[in-house]
Amino acid sequence: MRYVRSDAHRLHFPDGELAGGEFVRPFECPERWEYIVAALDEAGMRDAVDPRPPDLRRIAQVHDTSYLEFLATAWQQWTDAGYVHDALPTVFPARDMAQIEPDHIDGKLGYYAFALETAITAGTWEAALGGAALAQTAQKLVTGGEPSAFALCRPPGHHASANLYGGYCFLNNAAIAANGFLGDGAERVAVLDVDFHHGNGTQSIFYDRSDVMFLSLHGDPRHEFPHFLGYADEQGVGDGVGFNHNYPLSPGTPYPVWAEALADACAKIADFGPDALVVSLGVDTFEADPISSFKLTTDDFSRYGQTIGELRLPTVYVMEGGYAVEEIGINTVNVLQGHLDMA
Ligand code: OKP
Ligand code: ZN
Repeated sequence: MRYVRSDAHRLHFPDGELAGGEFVRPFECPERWEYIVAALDEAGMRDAVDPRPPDLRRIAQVHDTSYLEFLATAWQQWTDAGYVHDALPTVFPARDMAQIEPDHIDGKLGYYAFALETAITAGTWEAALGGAALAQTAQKLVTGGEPSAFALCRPPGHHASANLYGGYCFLNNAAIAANGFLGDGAERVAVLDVDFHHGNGTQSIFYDRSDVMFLSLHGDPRHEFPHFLGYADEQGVGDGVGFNHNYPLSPGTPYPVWAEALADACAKIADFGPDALVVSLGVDTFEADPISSFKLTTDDFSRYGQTIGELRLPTVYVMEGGYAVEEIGINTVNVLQGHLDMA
């Protein structure tokens, strides 16, 4: 399987992440990328591809132009306001308040953020755009006939909606890949999100559509981030009714229970009969993940890679979460190799 990667990810590494009321070293750190590249190399998966330049016209089919404009200029506006540390919002347009984009950067940050663990830095936009370019390049490889490809995105993307950032995500790389398939002639695309956290951004982007089926296995939002989306009764709206499937699972879920949900999701994908599959691949379902609570072992990642491979669909894997950095590489590689065993 070819994989697409670039060094641009290094440009995004905030000084801290707000967690448990204090600033800690960000869990979403550049070493994650290094460990994955090392494990790919070790496994003999050395077919690395450089990204094509980002296609902003297509990114703007997924994200609002006002949001893209905000991301592209936020750091400049923040420093113009006299601030020197990483940019974080302090105020949000909560219930009953005006949903109007303010002029001041303090207001804009709250208008476009849904969570505040995620800081914006000098290099955030360039890194996020670089990640989106990886997803676009992987999609082009698969549309061009490769059976599968892996986009080594960092920062991740599945929490970003058309006009909201948060949960470490700015541009929705998986949604951008899915939209790319449609733009290049696919009639139906499935997005399967196996990250520990619900892919609220991806769900939101495709919620009213029947050409993209979204399926997510994740920690129950009653207990887990992002807390405000990901319930089982969210089945789509309008044309999209029946094309959104959530599998909220209890904290501590072991592999057999998780795998049962995956089998159900894969059956739904097979019935849907998509032209392509995008997998939001987070390996934070691992038993030793520091911020998650599922109990998957390193071998389980091979098993479920095989289950996904058995679908025998043109597939783009897009990297999402996974914070047990020492094991992130092997767990990721196991999914990809499991897939290749079957596909
Ligand atoms: C991003 B991705 C848990 C706090 C959660 C944010 C998690 C973002 C996850 N106590 N903080 O889906 O891996
Ligand atoms: Zn996650």
